Amino acid sequence: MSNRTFTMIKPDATRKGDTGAILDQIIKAGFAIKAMKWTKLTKEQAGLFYDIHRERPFYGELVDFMSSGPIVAAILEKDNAVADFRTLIGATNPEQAAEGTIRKRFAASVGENAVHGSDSDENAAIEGNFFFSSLERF
Ligand code: 3AN
Repeated sequence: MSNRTFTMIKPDATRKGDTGAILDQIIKAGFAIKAMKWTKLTKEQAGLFYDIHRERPFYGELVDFMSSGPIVAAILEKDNAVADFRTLIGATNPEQAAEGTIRKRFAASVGENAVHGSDSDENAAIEGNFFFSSLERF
């Protein structure tokens, strides 16, 4: 089991000014930040990041949204990081997310759902490598 996961704070949350509150909740839940950057994806970069969803009906909408404003990308460390972070953020659809989860607190809809969390150790490594070089992680 890996002890790292990857997250993005999405454009809806950075736009609303929720970045600090979300990072606070992540850190207080016991995740250590191993790499972090504030950046903005081009459509091409967002399309590549979400390539796995290329055939899904919401792919175009997802790429437009994820390139619509700044994001925060980060690699996080904790025992059981992937599963524990998915629990912390809650269900993809905020209406179904548990009380107190990040998506319940900060997300408006299934499309604009405030945060991304890797769904497996393998994808956590791929997604972390997408954003960070070996010189940028500690
Ligand atoms: P999660 O982010 O919880 O792993 P996925 O992998 O099913 O969820 O979906 C990836 C991203 O695609 C979601 N974070 C969300 O932004 C977007 N998405 C998922 N389902 C929909 C949908 N029905 N309509 C619009 N966007 C969606």
